[in-house]
Amino acid sequence: MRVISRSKSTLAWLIIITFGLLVTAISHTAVLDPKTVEVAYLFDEGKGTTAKDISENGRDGDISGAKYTKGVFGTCLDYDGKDDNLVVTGYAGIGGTDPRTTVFWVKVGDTREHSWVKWGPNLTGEKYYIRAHLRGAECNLRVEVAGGQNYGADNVCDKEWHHMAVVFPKGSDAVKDHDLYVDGKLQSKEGTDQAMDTNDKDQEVTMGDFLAHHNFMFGLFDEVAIFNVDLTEDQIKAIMDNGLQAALGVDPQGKLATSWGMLKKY
Ligand SMILES: [Ca+2]
Ligand SMILES: [Ca+2]
Repeated sequence: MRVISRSKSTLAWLIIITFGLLVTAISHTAVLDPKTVEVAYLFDEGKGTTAKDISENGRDGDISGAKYTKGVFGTCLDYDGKDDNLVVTGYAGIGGTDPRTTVFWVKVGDTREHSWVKWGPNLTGEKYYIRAHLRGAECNLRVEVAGGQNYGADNVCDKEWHHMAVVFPKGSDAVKDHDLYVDGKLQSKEGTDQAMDTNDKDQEVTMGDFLAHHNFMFGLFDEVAIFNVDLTEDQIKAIMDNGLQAALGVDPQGKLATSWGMLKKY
């Protein structure tokens, strides 16, 4: 009898320890406040033309042309570089000099001036445009407003997956105040500075369509999100390493998070 009682006691302790580890994992996994997410797409639907927004705002995206394929996490969108696009219906982005962070993964189809995420009309200071900056046979992550730009130095057009983060810190007022991260690494800054007053009224956010003489996005696109805060380097790395779903602690239905799959990734 004593043996049985001891094994019961051991089992009880195992349950307590396992539960404790699970709670620790969950609380450690959710590193971001869901209320700071303006829109976020995992592109894990695998079919159809609607990108489900996992934020609390219900800003589903309207996909035109892009097809699903294997992504960094689950599936992603494959853009043909000719006319494929996504419109965040009814959402015109973040305005003025408000802080913001845009994150996404890309694996490009070639070296060109890929258009990744943009909003605002093409007017001085009002446009907000995240795209590829051409540098010979390479290209770099770039953010621009009409009249100014800021771009990094790491080549992102090598047909490998890269994680991008474009951070406009709180209290900033010009395009070169942005901090750009490629694969979690802070980029050097090049370009001409320009005061910002981003227009958040006149143009919906698009992901793929180009402006002026640039090009449609060509290649793979996964895990995009826009935040209304300036994320830290640690938060950006957590998103990159664990995926948006785990970093936000929500599942695609918006229910309380955390499957074993997400914990394993962590
Ligand atoms: Ca995905
Ligand atoms: Ca097409």
